[in-house]
Amino acid sequence: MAHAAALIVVDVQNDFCPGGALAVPDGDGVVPVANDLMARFDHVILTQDWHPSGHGSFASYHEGATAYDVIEMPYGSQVLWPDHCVQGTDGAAFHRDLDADRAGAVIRKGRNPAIDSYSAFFENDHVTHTGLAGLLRELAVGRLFVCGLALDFCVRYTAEDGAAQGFQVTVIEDACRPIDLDSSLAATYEAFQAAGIPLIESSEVQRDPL
Ligand code: VGL
Ligand code: ZN
Repeated sequence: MAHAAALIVVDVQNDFCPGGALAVPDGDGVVPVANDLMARFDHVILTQDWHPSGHGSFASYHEGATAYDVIEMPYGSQVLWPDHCVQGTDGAAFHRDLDADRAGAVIRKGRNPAIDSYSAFFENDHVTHTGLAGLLRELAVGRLFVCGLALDFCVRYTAEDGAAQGFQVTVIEDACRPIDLDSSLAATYEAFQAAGIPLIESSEVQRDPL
């Protein structure tokens, strides 16, 4: 049986859009592109960064720290972010123009106060599953198309973990925007190349690609 394809739209939330707490430059520019793409897939999954207040990835939680400092956590190094995507706030809501009703599932991540979660598959400890891989396998999905915010954080780690989980992963670059912090964008391109993850344009995505 041919493996189905799924589109994963990562973190298109108000806080990652202009005016938001952790605004990605031109973040809302992905909305029309993502909407067009969603109409081309039977399986659409959205992710939503969904932190409790006082989350361990927030600089405000660490005395003396400022946003964008990097600290060592038990699971590795962690960028400290401005408070963002706090559960139930307007900042955590999807961008109002995102066609979120198209999605069959929403994966909420970053809920554990002690561990950040960039990837839609695992928390940053690379141990704790979100359940996404199981969901995709149940749906007989073998190919993933990933887009959203931010290219060099949550899109990157979702794509890499998806590939490591055995899915065939493609990133749709014009439906992503980067933060580009300390050459994180260059590191992302290198990681994609190393993992065999191609970048394509949304115009190259056919309906129900197989
Ligand atoms: C993200 C930083 C912190 C993202 C989430 O969605 O890329 N980045 N939390
Ligand atoms: Zn976050």
